[in-house]
Amino acid sequence: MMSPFVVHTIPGSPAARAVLATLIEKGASFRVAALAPGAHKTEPHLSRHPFGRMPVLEHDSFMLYETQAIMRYLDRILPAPPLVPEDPKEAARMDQIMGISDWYLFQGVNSVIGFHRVVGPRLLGLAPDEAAISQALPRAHVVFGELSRLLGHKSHLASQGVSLADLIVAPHMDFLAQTPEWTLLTRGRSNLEEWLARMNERDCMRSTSWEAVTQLAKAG
Ligand SMILES: N[C@@H](CCC(=O)N[C@@H](CS)C(=O)NCC(=O)O)C(=O)O
Repeated sequence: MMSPFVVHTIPGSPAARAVLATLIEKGASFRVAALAPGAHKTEPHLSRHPFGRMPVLEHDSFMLYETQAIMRYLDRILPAPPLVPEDPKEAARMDQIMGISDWYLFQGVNSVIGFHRVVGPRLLGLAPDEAAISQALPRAHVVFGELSRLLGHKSHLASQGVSLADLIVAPHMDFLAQTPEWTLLTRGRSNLEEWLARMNERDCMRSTSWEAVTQLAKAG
């Protein structure tokens, strides 16, 4: 039997949630090693992740950071069920959407709107920076427009089944769904709302909410 995976993160991180969701889709056993807020910028975490970010996956003595690399590693070593489409064009869409998630949805959209609306008030006691949120909206509209277009009438982002693209995007979208900007961003893009509702029905999302991961971390 494969030894359990360990995910180092502060509970609440959408990137870590993508990794946890992948582990759940694969039916793998894992443990959440919780970092205290701020601990990701100090040792011992900097030895795991020199850029001071999360998540980090620990598998036996193998340590890996970068969410996409972790998800692809899990898909390779835990082949069932497959989370990468077989069709090369669908696989390319999956890769493209994972890139969109990292470069445009996270950076400059969730890192601003999600931070100022959710993380700042909840973890750091900060008031939202309304100017920063307004400035992020044009980019957010481009991202939502593209994700809605690429989803189209399909059930999932890259193909008709769940793939790593859905698992990396859904945690960011579920964060943004808690903000007042969500209504604005999904107007005329109801396929994205329906897709998120479908994703949120899956165990991989239900068992990895901020509260659920906090409980998992306490359980060790
Ligand atoms: N490229 C990294 C980004 C990871 C990342 O930025 N994670 C966020 C949490 S979702 C983080 O560590 N934020 C803390 C910080 O930037 O100080 C990955 O894909 O794993």
